[in-house]
Amino acid sequence: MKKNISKSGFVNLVGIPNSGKSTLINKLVGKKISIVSHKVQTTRFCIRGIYNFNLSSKLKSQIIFVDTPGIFLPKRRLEKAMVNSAWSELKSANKVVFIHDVLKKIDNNTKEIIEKIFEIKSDVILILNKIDLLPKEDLLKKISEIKNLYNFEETFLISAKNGSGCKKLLEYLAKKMPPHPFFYDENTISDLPQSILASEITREKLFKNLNQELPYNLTVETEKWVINSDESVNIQQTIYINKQGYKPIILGKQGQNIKRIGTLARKELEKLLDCKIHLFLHIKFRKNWMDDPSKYSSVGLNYNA
Ligand SMILES: Nc1nc2c(ncn2[C@@H]2O[C@H](COP(=O)(O)OP(=O)(O)OP(=O)(O)O)[C@@H](O)[C@H]2O)c(=O)[nH]1
Ligand SMILES: [Mg+2]
Repeated sequence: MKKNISKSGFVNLVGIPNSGKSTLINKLVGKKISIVSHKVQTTRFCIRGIYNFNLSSKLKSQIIFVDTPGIFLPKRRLEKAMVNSAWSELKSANKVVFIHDVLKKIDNNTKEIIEKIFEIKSDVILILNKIDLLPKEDLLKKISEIKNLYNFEETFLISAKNGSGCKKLLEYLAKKMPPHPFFYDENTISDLPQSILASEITREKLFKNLNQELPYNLTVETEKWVINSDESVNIQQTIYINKQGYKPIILGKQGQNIKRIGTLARKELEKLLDCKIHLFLHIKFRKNWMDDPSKYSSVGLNYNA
């Protein structure tokens, strides 16, 4: 009897900030594993999401998608580590997908990034994302503009928001994966520990509810995770800030802001983890949290990037 065979490989999603990489990985794996916001530089480290595809009754393919931080010109240590992590895994990826927001111009910055990716990989796939926002006519113009510039292996028109085009993309990638035993158990959706996912969910709510520079100057850590006898979970998290002045802004009038943020995070976590959560948020001033190596290594970032 012929043995069942399998394919498995890594597909890195790269692009400039805000192009929709995290929205797409969530849609592709069918669960929220990576946080999303309308602000740039939301994702800070690589997150793997796993999708299993039955190509036939005998042939299964496992795609490991890697969501990466958006690529931009980094200045601070954390930014350098973020951008470095996006680039560092490209070489070893089986496929690289460049995600472009169709509403955005293909400017010099974007061209530079695309060219750099082609220097690392010759077979790059293009995704034109957010097609739900562009009339068909403009979309056709956009496709020919970018196709005239670069020789992508394949182009996919996608709306990560409503899922259009995703099935085709999954099928294409599943076929392209190399023969290999599955890297992950079939029930695994993400490599992210629950404690980090919980920190990320709170960070997302802070990102969405705070303005200007504040979201970029805070980080969230899950300090305690206790399962109670009724199976509910107590989660204690610390929001680290690097300016004392941020504290009253996060708290808001009579603590209303942090209460709202905490409620949003708790509700989402209850949905994701399918249990009752008691979430406790504390704010700590740590002027140099961005210079603390442990804040990098815990999420796989290179402190010296
Ligand atoms: N209309 C529409 N909006 C989208 C689509 N994909 C993403 N968005 C929105 O675009 C914004 C950015 O999405 P993200 O998924 O956070 O983008 P990202 O590329 O991961 O951003 P960084 O992590 O900052 O690099 C969010 O407001 C999303 O809701 C889409 O297909 N259609
Ligand atoms: Mg992201």
